[in-house]
Amino acid sequence: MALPLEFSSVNKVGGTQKRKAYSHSEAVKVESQAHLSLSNREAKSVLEGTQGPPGKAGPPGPKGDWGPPGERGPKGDHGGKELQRLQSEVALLKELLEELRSSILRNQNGLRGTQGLPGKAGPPGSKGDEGGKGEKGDSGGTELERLKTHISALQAEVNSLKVTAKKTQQGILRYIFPNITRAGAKIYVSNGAEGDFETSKEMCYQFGGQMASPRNEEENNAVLQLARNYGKSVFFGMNDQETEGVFKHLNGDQMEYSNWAKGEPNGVHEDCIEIYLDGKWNDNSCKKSQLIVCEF
Ligand SMILES: [Ca+2]
Ligand SMILES: [Ca+2]
Repeated sequence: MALPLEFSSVNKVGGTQKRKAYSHSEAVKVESQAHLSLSNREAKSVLEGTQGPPGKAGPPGPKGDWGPPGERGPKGDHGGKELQRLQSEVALLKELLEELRSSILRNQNGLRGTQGLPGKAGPPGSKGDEGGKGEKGDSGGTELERLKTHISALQAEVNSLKVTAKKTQQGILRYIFPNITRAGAKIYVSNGAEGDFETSKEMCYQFGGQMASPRNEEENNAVLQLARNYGKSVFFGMNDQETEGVFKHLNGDQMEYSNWAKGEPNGVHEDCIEIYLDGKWNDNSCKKSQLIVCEF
């Protein structure tokens, strides 16, 4: 091994440089120290070995603490169910208003002339375009208050229209049917007009009533009075057109009260009921022309 540079040293004495010569024993000592020093470094290196690859990632640490509470959210939809209930009430009231208005209109039209039968419903129209997205609604509370006020106004309008409708109907009925008899809450009217079963049925419907359909003796007597006034039999609404021998009211109710004359009913081809001037009933052909009596 070559001796390192330190093997000779330089002393500075009074600006002159003097090379100091080592003795042989000193040289050997220095060399063995240097050798020992190198051997230690090499030995250390062998013992430690080269650094290995990084280990695998450890398992995740424990869950952290709860964070601070978030910002306050938007206002909730309190009263959502109440809103729905009120909205459907508004829809019902609007329907009722429409019915009342058309009922009044029907009565007024009755004065002008006989209204024809309603036509068949047309085919449904094509679906309209989808509307744009609506604006965001008010918070529940405000909307509830608004709807309640709306409902009060609608109810007031309905009540007022009911009064108008009743007055209109009664006024028109008296005008059109000067002959009126009463039985309980029902009134029976006639103006002497005559017609077969279908004509009678249609005319009574047009004025918002139906053919006389007595359900007890008092009502039967009220119809009888009108029949006697005109000296003419009257057809009732009840008939057995659907099933022979099973008499039903126009609304489908099974007929319970009856006042058949002896031997009646007896007609397979007699499906309508007429009242004789003694108050008894007979089934007869629906094509027969009778006094028209409507009930309201
Ligand atoms: Ca019959
Ligand atoms: Ca008969």
